[in-house]
Order: sequence, then structure tokens, then C-alpha cells
Amino acid sequence: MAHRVYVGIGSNLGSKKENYQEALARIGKIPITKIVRESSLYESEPLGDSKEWYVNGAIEIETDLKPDLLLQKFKNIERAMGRKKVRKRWGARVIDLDILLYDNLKLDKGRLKIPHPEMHNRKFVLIPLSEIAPQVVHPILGLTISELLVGVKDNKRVSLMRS
Ligand code: A4P
Ligand code: MG
Repeated sequence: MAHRVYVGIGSNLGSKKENYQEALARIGKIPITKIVRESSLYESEPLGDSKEWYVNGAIEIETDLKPDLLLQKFKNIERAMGRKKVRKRWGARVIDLDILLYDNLKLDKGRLKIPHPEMHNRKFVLIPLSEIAPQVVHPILGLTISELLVGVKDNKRVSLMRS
């Protein structure tokens, strides 16, 4: 399949680990798409208003879907898993699926920004991503994920989840 995409996954509502696993299963069923790598799961201190910690991780997928169609599939999954439509930005969510990187694409369509505009500022993204894609280069910043992680200024706690 033609495109290599990295996806950030987060849950901070309900059975977070189960939500995460269900999202993986649903992503695995998207047509012309397959999961090729999975990071470990991490528990992360919330960024924003929510008090509830997140379960976060990252996956690599290969897909023939264009970015906007892939985003639509992710939104369908979020909806099917019960994310309310109207809610606070950065509020609690059953599942949040973010397209972090899509090949070397740079896209800013308002509805869809790739690379994800905050990924390089967030340890809860860079730590799992560095497990599966340490040498992948950020197409705008020109640094690898490992390098971004070394330089990140984020004092929120992120720890490997005990199974
Ligand atoms: N959108 C634009 N670019 C993208 C992209 N690359 N991937 C648009 C996915 N969506 C993208 O997102 C709002 C709209 O962003 C989407 O409809 C899509 O058209 P959303 O997921 O509905 O809303 P949101 O997630 O509340 O807002 P936002 O700004 O996307 O927040 P983030 O960046 O997703 O951050 N703390 C911890 N510890 N762990 C977390 O995972 N996540 C957030 C949410 C806050 N704090 C967190 C975590
Ligand atoms: Mg989001």
C-alpha cells in the first residue's frame, strides 16, 4: 500500500485501555489499510482542563486512502465509540485519533493539518512515536522524532503502562 502514516491515539474516559484496543481493532478493519507497527501504551498526565490521565500510544499504518478520507474514517470510529459531538476543546474523550504524519506531506486545509501542529511539543506523542519511528524526519522541522524528543519542553509526566 502506498502511504505510510503515523497515528496518535488517546483515551481518557471510561475503560481507557479497552477503548484503545477497540480503536486498534476498528482501524485494522478500515479498507485498503493495515497496521504495521504499534507502540507500547503509556499513561500520561493531561494537557488542558481535564483531570483524568490519558492512555496514549502511536501506530504506523499503510494505506491507500487519501488524507481526508482517512480522517473521515477516524471520525467515524470516534463517533461510533461514543464521542459526543459538542464538547469542550481538549475535554475528556473516549477516543481521539490524530493523523501525526502522512508520508512527507505538508498540509494545512483548516479542517486537516499535517503534520499535527502540536506533535513536536508533546511528550505523550513523541515518546510512543520514538519507539516505532525514531529516525523518521518531521517534514517541516527537519528533525527526527528522536531529536524532537530530546529537545521537547514538556514537563507533563508520561510513563509506560504496566500490563
Ligand atoms: N484536525 C486537523 N488536523 C488533524 C489531524 N492531523 N488529525 C481537525 C486529526 N484531526 C485533525 O479535533 C478537532 C478537529 O481537528 C477535527 O475535527 C479535524 O477536522 P478533535 O479531535 O475533534 O478535537 P480535539 O482533539 O479536542 O482538539 P485538538 O485541537 O485536535 O486537540 P488534540 O491536539 O487532539 O489534543 N493530554 C494527554 N496527556 N494526552 C492526550 O492525548 N489530547 C488532547 C487533545 C489534549 N490533552 C491531552 C491529549
Ligand atoms: Mg484530536
